[in-house]
Amino acid sequence: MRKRIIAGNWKMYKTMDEAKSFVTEVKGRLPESDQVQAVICPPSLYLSELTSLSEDSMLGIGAQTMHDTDEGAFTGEVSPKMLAELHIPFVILGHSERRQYFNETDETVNKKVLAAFSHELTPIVCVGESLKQREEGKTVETVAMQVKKAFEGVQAEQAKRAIIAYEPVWAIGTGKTATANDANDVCKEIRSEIGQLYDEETASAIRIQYGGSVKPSNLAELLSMDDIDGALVGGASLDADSFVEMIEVAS
Ligand code: G2H
Repeated sequence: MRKRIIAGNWKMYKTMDEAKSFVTEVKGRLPESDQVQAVICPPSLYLSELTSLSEDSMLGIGAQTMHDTDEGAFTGEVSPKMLAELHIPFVILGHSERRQYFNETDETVNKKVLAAFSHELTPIVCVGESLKQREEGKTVETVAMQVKKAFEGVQAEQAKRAIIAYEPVWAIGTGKTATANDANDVCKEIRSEIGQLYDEETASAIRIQYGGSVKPSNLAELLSMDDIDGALVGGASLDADSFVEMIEVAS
């Protein structure tokens, strides 16, 4: 039985005060549940403070990205070693916005995935097709290739702990959600790709989230699907009521 994971990707939103208020409020409102893991991924500047604030609560904290090396002359970057030092358990890697605006590629995502595992961080590996790729019927091919490349050199025992977020690029922040059936079909293909790269045991252990305009009102249907184990949520994770409601739906 895979534990669900609902992760809020805050992107570049919220002031420090807003972020602290959110955590203070939400940590006291999360339902006691062993069915679901609740995570928020704030801007990196807030990671340290929010990690302390969320201590002894059910709320996990994750980073939105990181570099692939421990240290070096990489102005502005945050390293896996630094995240590990703060005991940050999760890191989102290869989000489509990172691929689109910061030149991340399948190769750089793979380096980061390997670096995350070497520091015992759990990567949330994002994959997803563009509208053009979907219209050309290349969804499965695109996503399978992204998964294959991201997991190159990753051991089965590590892959079992990984999380994959399937986020069709055309559904991100647009209000358009893939239908639950369509999303599940692709998540199933991702699981099957993991099965081919590793084995059945790894395929059934790995958790696959759907992402792209998820909100409290469409989450239950998505989670009712066999191969969807959670959600990576942007806009709807910024509001405390809506975030708590999503954790309740998943519980
Ligand atoms: C996709 C998602 C979070 P939103 O980027 O990763 O954002 O829920 O706003 O579409």
